[in-house]
Amino acid sequence: MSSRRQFLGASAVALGAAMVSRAALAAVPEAPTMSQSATQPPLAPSSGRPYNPVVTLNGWTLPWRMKDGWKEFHLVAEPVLREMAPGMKARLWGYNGQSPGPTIECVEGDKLRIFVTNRLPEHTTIHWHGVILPNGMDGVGGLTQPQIGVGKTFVYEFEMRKSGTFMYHPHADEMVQMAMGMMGFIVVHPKNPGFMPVDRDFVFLLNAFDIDPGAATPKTNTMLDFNLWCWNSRVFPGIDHLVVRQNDRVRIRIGNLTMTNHPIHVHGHEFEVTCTDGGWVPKAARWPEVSVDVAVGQMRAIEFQAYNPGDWAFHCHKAHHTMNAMGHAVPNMIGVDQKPVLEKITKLIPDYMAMGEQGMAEMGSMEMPLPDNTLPMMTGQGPFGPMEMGGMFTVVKVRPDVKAGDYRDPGWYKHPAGSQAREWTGAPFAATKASPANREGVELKARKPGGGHAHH
Ligand SMILES: [Cu+2]
Repeated sequence: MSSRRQFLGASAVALGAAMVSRAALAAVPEAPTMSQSATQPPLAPSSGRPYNPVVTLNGWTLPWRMKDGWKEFHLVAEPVLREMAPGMKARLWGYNGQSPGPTIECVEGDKLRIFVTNRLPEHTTIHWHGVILPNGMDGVGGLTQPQIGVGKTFVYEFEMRKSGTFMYHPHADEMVQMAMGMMGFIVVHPKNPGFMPVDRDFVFLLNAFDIDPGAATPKTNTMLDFNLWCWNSRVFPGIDHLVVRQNDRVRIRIGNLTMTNHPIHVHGHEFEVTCTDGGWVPKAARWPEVSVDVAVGQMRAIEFQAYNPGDWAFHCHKAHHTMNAMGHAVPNMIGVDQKPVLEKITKLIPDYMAMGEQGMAEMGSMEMPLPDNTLPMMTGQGPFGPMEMGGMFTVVKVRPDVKAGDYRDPGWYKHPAGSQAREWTGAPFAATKASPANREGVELKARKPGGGHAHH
């Protein structure tokens, strides 16, 4: 969750210039690095055409320099240490100090020169997903270029012919390098700032890791059974909130570089998909949605008018993706009376704890000892108690009293009197009105010797 102090940590951008000689500096631009995992303030363009910069959730935008009409960026592929949420750090591979790498922002018509230095223990390349460019700049190792060897720097040069939202990732030993966290966003702003304007423009990537509790390095051979479902290599409650002023037009650009699809769901508002990684969606081809399925290797930009104040859940709709690391081999214990077997087990293991008999919600409020460097499966504290979430979950905070360009956490929403669900305190619900199915359950339980809630 973003605090004021975290968010204002703009000074975290450190320049590696000290390591580069004056002569080298003239040729290769600086490679800024990021040491923080909190959302950094949007980077207003210091040169070139004007635009409204994006906010990278728990990330940052890569600074550039102008040289002879070219925008020059420098990406460094390297091992990084990423805090996924307070209490857990992962040893990933990324760019310029973080996974995902920094967002690259530019303007339609810009000429880009991107230096890529390889500080990984193996070769790499970068593919510019969705960008229309000359074939030799496409970054497919072995097909369009030789691999970038360990310690080498390659240069990519191309013109950004169209605006939109794209991604970058290696096209070399892809299974390993993407499973280790190598990816980033590319946002190309329209040449005309009046085209599709929004007040707030958020970007993040969906990514996933398989890290055993107590370990820090992802298992790169995992095909589908990942245990950390992330937005920008963060999991709930480590994903910052999206702070929005009431009635702002909001765009959220979501790219999927996991190995499965994610139906992303926004509460309290309807939205339209206005852009894919193929380009802008014409008005006549849009329809209202409250969930959008983002398939593997796709980008979907959604837009809505934030007219409804409150704290709105914003999450993947696959329930297993809003949980943190867990043992998937847990048997289904719902409705199982564990009491008889428990008495036998307790004789052997005195502090054995039976779980899951009435669902798993009890885990949300439980303080259980965990191995080092992992996160509770269901966690997070809201203003009314445990939120029982993890993974791909955060909150969109819509408030009337937020200033333009202010992304600081306004705290929890204060519900107007009479506008909140409350406990019924009138006449109690009669048990005899239970449905036939429910009655059967009650009778089954009543027949059990020593069963708790006998129905008389
Ligand atoms: Cu998902």
